Amino acid sequence: DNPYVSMWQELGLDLAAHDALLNVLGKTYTDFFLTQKNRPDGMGYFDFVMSEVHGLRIKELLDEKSAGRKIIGSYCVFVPEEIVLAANATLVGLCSGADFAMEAVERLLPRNTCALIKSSFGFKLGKVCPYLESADMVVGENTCDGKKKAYETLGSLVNNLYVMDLPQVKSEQGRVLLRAEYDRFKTTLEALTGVAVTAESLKTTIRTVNAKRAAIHRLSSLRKADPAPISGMDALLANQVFFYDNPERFTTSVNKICDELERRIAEEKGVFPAKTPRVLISGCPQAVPNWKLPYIVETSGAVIVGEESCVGERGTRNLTEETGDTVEAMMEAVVDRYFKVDCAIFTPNPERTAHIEEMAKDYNADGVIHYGLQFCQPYLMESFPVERALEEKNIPTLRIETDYGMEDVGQLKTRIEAFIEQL
Ligand code: BJ8
Repeated sequence: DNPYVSMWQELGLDLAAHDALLNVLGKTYTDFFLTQKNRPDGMGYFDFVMSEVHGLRIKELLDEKSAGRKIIGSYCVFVPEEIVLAANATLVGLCSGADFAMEAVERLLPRNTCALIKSSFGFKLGKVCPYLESADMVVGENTCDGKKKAYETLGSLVNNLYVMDLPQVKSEQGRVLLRAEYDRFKTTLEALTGVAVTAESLKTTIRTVNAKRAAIHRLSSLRKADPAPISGMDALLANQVFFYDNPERFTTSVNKICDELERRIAEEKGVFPAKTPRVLISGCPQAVPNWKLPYIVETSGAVIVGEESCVGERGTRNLTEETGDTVEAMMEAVVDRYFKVDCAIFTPNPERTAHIEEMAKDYNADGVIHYGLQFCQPYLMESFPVERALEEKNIPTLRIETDYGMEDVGQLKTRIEAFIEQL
């Protein structure tokens, strides 16, 4: 009796496995999100989006496809949405936030691969992701060694995998490489969609994506208040939905929540009492439905006030300059914007440490939890100098290394509670 079953069937999903996934997702969402107290009413929008994440949103994407648009899947914030939209395509983030079909995955990837990469394979091998199956092109990127080598294998599993090369150093040559790769990407998209990127279309889409980021900035800045008007769980959810919702609708909905949060702040109404210890999370991306760490933190006596993460401020903080009038000038502006993303795959990467310090200060965080996925060399390596730099500034820091499994929840909770107690 589910109206979407035939749609999922046509996409080639494994219906039984997909049902199991939706059941777990629905249960986790209910347990983690709907049990929170004093949630803003505006979160009803996100509850709806999550309940329709494999339903209505997929139907919308398929309708776009029938109207001639293309769907592009991505695993990284270096894939420029402005260019995708300007070429008459829609960008969706492929979440990779849960373990799936692990036995099949470990026949293709070493066991000591990070959970995010394994998950991206698991969703494909388990045939449970309607976004992946709807995509006309999937973009991989040469970021960490794990991803770049894994794409060599993923290329034989998904149809039309495109791999974008990325610089590893923030040098003049690095910027030249990024510009060349964005040009090549634009040309590839134009060939796929049959629509040329024009000055007019790019100008519009730069504004569209900036508006989405500006709405998230507004939400972030309201989290500076004490008591916090929104939980870290709910703010993370908004940052996650950023990757697959319709951009205009997302912007409107987040701004509406912000109106409500402003009223709450005026009334000093919070999700937790005033003076609740405030924590900043920094590190690897937390993709849907990876809500493990924030759930533990916020049920252990603290509130999360920011995410230094690609699903968070690292991904959204910079806007693209809107002053250009030619495609050339706007492509330069797009490159300038993305070249600032301080992912740990860059060496050296001092901007990231500076940004963590700045965020801790801006959001009045009492401490930072560095979230590293097991086997993620870039972020785990950086977690040591980050910890040293923060401790030098008297910002208590806890380094966490974990995966998507639930086996370590008890142990993590003990460590996190002890950390929060000393804040
Ligand atoms: S810009 S953070 S989204 S690459 S967790 S797969 S790094 S081993 S995700 Fe990322 Fe783009 Fe950078 Fe952001 Fe590798 Fe680490 Fe796994 Fe990771």
